Amino acid sequence: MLLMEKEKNFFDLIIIGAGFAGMYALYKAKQHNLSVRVFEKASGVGGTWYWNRYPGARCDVESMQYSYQFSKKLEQEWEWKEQYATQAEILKYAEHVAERYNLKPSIKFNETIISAHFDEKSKIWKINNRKGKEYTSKFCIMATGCLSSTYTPFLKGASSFEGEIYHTGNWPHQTIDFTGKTVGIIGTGSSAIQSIPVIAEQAEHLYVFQRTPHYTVPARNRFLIYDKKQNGSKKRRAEGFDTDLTVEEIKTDYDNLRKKAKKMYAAMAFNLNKKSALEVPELERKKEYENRWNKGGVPFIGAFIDLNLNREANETAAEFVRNKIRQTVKDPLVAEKLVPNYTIGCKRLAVDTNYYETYNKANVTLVDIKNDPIEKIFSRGIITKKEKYLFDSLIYATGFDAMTGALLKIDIKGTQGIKLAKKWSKGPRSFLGLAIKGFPNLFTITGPGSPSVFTNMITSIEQHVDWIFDCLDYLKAHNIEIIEATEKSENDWVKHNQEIAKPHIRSSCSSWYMGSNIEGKPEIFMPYVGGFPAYVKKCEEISKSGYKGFLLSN
Ligand code: N01
Repeated sequence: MLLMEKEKNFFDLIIIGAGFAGMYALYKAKQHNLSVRVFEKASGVGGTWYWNRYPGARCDVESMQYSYQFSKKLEQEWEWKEQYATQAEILKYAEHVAERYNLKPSIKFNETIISAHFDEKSKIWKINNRKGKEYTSKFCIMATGCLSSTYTPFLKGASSFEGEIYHTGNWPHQTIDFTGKTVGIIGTGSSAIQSIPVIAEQAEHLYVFQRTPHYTVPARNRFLIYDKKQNGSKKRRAEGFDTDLTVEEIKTDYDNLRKKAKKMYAAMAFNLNKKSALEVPELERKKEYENRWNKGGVPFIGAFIDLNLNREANETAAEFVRNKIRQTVKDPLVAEKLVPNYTIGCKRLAVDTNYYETYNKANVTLVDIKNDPIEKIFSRGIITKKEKYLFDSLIYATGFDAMTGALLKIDIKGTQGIKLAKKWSKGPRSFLGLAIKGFPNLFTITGPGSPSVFTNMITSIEQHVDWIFDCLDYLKAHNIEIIEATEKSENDWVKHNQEIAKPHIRSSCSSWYMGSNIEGKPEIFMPYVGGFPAYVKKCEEISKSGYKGFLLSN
């Protein structure tokens, strides 16, 4: 049983969420000797890695990079097992960090916060839980995550289904074994792409209901620690950056890897080819794609510099993957259903293990619901326009109300009682994805308007948290009580975001980046598409200028 720090109601800082963002913010608050409390609706730390326990869940950023860098000791001590860590391994790491830095006594678990209101008179945030208990604080950090509010579409008859129902983003904690069962899964995004091959290994039959085919490239995941007998090597091969460094080599010069990563668009070190896909002969282009396909992982999209910016260049990579699908999937009709016809990398590129190969199995059926739409769910399965599919278990792999969903679930009110939900009714508005006009002393970590989901999330989280605590230091040193983004800085940032997103490949199709996966959600490009280095430069300019673009008052 955890011993909770002495129960009290007023804090210097309240943090909502105990994922990687909330945990690091708590660590910093403790270093700053602030009185602090974290509220977390789950019964443990880890955020997205606490909830997303579906079969096959793992990270598509290499583990040696998808990890905190604030502590050199932690970096050296922790031993990642696989190139791409499983959900279980990442959760274990989060647990380890919480224990190692004694974070848990400052976290109230199983505590759902439903409102956060700014009281203008007392200049404090009043934060309420589900039972009406109120906590107050001078500052508030929303560490609620970008992909933490699951989305289940409305489908006629859904409540009549009598079998087991799951959502990939809110998976039960006990092991679910589909052996001997028939299963239906709706959705073919990253979560489905990871889980389908694993479920197909167990299930008697798996029906995949696909609306839009997704691009995915093989992960080619491997264990970092090789079995000596297997390959005679004592060396532990690590990530795919340039030269296949060993874990020991990386750890000897971890700073160098981190430095390289921070210079990259996605805050991830990998070999980016600076050539244009259109300037090289076809043979060289194909060789580059082939090498990256064989090596595995998201660096595929770094094959050429212009894949994210030029449609013609993008089409060469898209066509390469389409041909790989046609070569892998034996039934040409099934293969054609799996071939996407839009730009690659527009929807987030998925990384898989045996995804396309799975459609060669006799116990897997792909149902193209674009051509044969779902009419309704009934007690024993799904009825489409043309067919009836019977199954025992139904899985929604239908994604998230991304970036704004978790924030807007909380009734957040700022000055003059303005509601965040109202302010964001036409799409999120913020300055740097960190602060919102009308919501003083409130910070959002990896909020809309920041690079967040386009980057190695842990690096972006650390950058945001460090920026916030530098800001708090500045306020303290200058006896400033209140910080709030100005209307102009917010407007300029939103305008800049939209302008740079327009020519980018990522706004060339419908996706959760635009909010287009949620009915009724305003379609506006949410993450900052200018890349991590440009974004950090802007943040640093602001802090060095004494927080230009913010109103500072007493
Ligand atoms: O969700 P998604 P996700 N009827 O939104 C379909 C991160 N992540 O959970 O494309 C039928 O991508 C929808 O179809 P369509 C990663 O950032 C990371 O898979 O809208 N289908 C789509 O196929 C990722 O991008 C990792 O036509 C419906 C699917 O559901 C993000 O999480 C692993 C439907 C939703 O796909 C979200 O991924 C997993 C309807 N009414 C996730 N509504 C790694 O690190 C939706 N769909 C590897």
